Amino acid sequence: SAFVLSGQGVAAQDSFPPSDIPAKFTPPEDARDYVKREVMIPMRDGKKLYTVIVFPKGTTNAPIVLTRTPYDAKSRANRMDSPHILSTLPLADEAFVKAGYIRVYQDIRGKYGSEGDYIVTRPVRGELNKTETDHVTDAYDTIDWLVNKANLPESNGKVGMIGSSYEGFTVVMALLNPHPALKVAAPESPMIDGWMGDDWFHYGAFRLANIGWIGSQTGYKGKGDDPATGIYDNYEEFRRLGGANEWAKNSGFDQLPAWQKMVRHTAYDEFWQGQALDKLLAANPSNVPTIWEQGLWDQEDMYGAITAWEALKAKGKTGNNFLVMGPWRHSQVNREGRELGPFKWNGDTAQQFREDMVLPLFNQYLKDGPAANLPQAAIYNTGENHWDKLTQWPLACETGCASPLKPIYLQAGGGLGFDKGGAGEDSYVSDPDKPVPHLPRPVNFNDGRWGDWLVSDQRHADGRPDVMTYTSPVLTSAVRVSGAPIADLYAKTTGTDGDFVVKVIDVFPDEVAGADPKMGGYQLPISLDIFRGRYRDSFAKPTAIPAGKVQRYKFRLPTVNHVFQPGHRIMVQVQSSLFPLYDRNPQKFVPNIFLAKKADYQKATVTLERGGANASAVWLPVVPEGTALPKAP
Ligand code: PG9
Repeated sequence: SAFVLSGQGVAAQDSFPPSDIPAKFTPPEDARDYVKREVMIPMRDGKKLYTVIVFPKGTTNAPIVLTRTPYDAKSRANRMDSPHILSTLPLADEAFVKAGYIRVYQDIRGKYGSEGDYIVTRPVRGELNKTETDHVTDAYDTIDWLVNKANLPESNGKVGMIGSSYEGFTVVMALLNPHPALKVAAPESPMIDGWMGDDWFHYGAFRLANIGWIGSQTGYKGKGDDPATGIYDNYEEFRRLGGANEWAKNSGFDQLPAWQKMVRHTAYDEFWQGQALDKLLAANPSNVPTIWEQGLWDQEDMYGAITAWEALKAKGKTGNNFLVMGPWRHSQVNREGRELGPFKWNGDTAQQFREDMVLPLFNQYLKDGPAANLPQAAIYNTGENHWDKLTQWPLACETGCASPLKPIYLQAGGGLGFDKGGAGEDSYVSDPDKPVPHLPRPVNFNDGRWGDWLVSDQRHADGRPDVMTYTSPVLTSAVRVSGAPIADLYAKTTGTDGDFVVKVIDVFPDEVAGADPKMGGYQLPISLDIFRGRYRDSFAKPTAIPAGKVQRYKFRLPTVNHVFQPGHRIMVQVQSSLFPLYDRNPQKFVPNIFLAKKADYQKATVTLERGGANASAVWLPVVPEGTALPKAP
């Protein structure tokens, strides 16, 4: 038998151990190549913020890189359990780690390990925040503590801040009254204006895709999940109901103050205007050298970095404010940047940003390194597949640029061209029971398509009776667009409210040789946005649309740096819904769309005007052929 006993008996500690779980178990730390300290940093009001400090063993006289996060500092500083600092810290920190920086992550007030109350993107002290603290003071107090040698003797007393999205918002907040030790900053797709074009609304249309975030982030101090609703297809789920508040009530959101504020502030009122960081920055332009990053296909914060940079430019601050726009989805800059959807870029563009742009700038100001010599703007050229490093940006705009915008007009028979063409109209029925999906159904916000939906093939929408498609002839020479297009529609509707979605699309040649034959005829959106018609005259004070009367809808689209190649065509699509990403417009004017009842939703016939006095167009930032580009040396 296999169970023959040796006859020697069993030692007592093996047959009667007290417990296999000892009172104390501490794996040896000697194997680690780094030090990790967890500290509670006191703020001016006595509340303490949980902070993780990580640096290589033996560090002296090193600069600090700080990120202030609502997303759990402990796990942000722990990519994986490892004795190696490179594996412990996130991929995006590799360049800093190799350069010997001290890396600091901090939980913002009220989240995870930090004390105090949490307010979503807590506004600055004043009308919207009657407490004595905000992210300006919390960043200031944190930096003050970090550069005190008694607290962190390993530092050289210089701090840089970096972070994406919410973490980018906290960087920008610190710039409003920077601590003298804050020497450089990198806000990456920062949340700047939640109503105009970042996370919550785009020109007044509410982003249902973010609704779950409010539950997971404000329902709990620590980690929370989006509420489970039992319906896979979010298109079906939201279509069954009236306004967003019905969904929210079903998920218990009426208990959440952050949701209640959203319902109270649907227009661009003092609540939103008072927190718009581009406006606050313009009033308090900092002298801290700052590199502003924005993805060209950022599906969450598409608006903020570029407008903040523009606000500072208008204040004459281009000397120390640098703009970078890469071919990235939201926060991809902190991951690998080789591709987006079916598009492959020239190497790892995100790593190029981190190593060739951010690190040299940080080294210059935090380590007395050589001048980084960054161009004013580094914008990826998504048509020619390389970086454009420019001494000026944008290259075309409404006024004050080297070139003016050039209108491309909607024409008869689905045409699109630089001639106005004769007057005419095109009508379609927009039915809230059959809204145009932003992706082919079923649409689940967590089905893996959210990150690159902005580059998704628009053929799924082209041809629907409620999507108007206008296409140019095949281009015989390249058309370069570098700046922000402006949608300029003249339209009437049988309803008293309505949304307008405008997409600028690069149509690939009918046949594309290569690994994926489906690229033949691909309709790549290079810029798209939505506009809620009730705000056509005032963002702060919505008004009903007079039924049957032509109105003008003029709104800026996201920035592009693209070349439509010969053999391609330019396309514009216009539609009245983009669902379930954005909530539906009832198409009947109601005081608050969040509170709309199912019965309020009605079909409307929308008519786009063409040619003549009401020539609908998209004003493209065309760089005329032969223009010398302002290339940085
Ligand atoms: N886009 C996310 C967010 C920022 C600010 C407020 C709410 C959401 C983020 O990625 O952090």
